[in-house]
Amino acid sequence: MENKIPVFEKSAVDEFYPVDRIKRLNNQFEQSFKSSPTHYCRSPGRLNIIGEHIDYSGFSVLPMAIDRDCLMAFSFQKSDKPTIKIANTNPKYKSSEFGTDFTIDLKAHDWTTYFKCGFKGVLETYNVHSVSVQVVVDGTVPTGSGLSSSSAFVCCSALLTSYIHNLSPTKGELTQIAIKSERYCGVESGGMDQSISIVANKTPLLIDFEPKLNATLVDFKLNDLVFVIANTLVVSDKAVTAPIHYNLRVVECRLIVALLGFYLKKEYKNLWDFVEKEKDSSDNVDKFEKPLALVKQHLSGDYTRQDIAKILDIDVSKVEEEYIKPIQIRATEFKLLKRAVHILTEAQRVYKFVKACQVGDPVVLGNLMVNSFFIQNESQASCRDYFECSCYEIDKVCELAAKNGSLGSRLTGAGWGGCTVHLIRKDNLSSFMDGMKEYYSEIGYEGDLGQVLFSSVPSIGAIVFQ
Ligand code: NG1
Ligand code: MG
Repeated sequence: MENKIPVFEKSAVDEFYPVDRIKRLNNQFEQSFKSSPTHYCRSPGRLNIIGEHIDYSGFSVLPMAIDRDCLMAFSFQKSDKPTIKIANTNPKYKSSEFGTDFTIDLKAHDWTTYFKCGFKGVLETYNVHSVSVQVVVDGTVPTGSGLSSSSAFVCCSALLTSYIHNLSPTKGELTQIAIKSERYCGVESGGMDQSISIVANKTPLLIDFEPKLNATLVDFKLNDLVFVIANTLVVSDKAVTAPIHYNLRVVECRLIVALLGFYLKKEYKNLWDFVEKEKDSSDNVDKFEKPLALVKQHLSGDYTRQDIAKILDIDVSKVEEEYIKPIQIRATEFKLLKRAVHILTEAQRVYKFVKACQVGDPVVLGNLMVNSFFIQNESQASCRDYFECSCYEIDKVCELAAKNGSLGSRLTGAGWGGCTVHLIRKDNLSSFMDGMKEYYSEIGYEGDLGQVLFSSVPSIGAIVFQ
């Protein structure tokens, strides 16, 4: 992750940018600012192949970038009183203008918040305040769908901000900034989405967060296989549901670490650290077995704040203070055993999946298909039953997919709605797509099917072009 974000001449990236999209941006730019943009930058959404809700516990994940992205056209100039003028090609999102000394008010959350988060992250890291920018945004990642439209936006904004201030962070540095930036949006997210959006290069990547951020190419034999994304069209807006879904899970993870530390009389930084300290094997798959047994031995079902206070022998207010605040959550019970079992088995499944991809013999494809079937479906079952981040529609789509020949189906991203991912044999693709129409006709969807059911190949990551 040491290298820099590539800056291209536009002609070199034409293959990624249908002329009509550039035209749309230029027209909007002309209309909003009575001039033409000088630069463009983009950062993609992502599909998480496997490894759900484990990035914020420090475990490695296996995502790939998709070709849907956040694309920005911009121009900039030095200024004593710098301002941001921002517009969107989608008329739903109103134009706005503000100084670069803005504050982020989450109670007044609107689409520009994501831009502000990326901007603020760079400004704070480098302490620069000297450039005005005019920008038009065009996003093609469906929002609230688990394909990380928010990270594509925040990463793109952080990239733009570092570019206009003539900073050139490495990909690793920009990723760290984007991870921090996205938390200004009020979600205690992990780092998967920003990492893949910035560093992707046409392959799935195994992303490690511990002991440091790292990306490894996974030699995925995709030749005869393709990933299909099916959007359930159940919108899961984290900005609204974080206190009962995403952020609650982050708090549950902290409580698991605290209780395990208490029972085993050790300090653990996170669950990754717990596994590293308690494992009795160096094999990436086997090393989870002993920690998993410890979890089952020490944790039980549901805990209230009072239960936790009693175990740790501290006041309830201290539990609140130490492990919950400043994250906003709404919950009376914490299902720590189930959550911990999901996280450790899911982290283990990532390595099982990588191994299945890498079996170096002539039956590699056969192995991958057979193994991925179990691994991906196990992942879905664990998300549904242990992490409780699936929903009725996701389960339904995955069942329908299995009937239509999917080799493995699961939710992708945070869940509670949004998209599902299916591994499909290319020679079965068209009949699979046909079979999946049943879901969309059942829910009465009359829009363009290509927007909700589509195959995707791994895309490139963030770039600037001019
Ligand atoms: P989505 O589905 O894009 O909201 C979220 C987190 C990830 C990861 C996944 C679950 C953000 C920006 N991203 O993704 O870090 O935890 O859920 O695996 O919140
Ligand atoms: Mg998101």
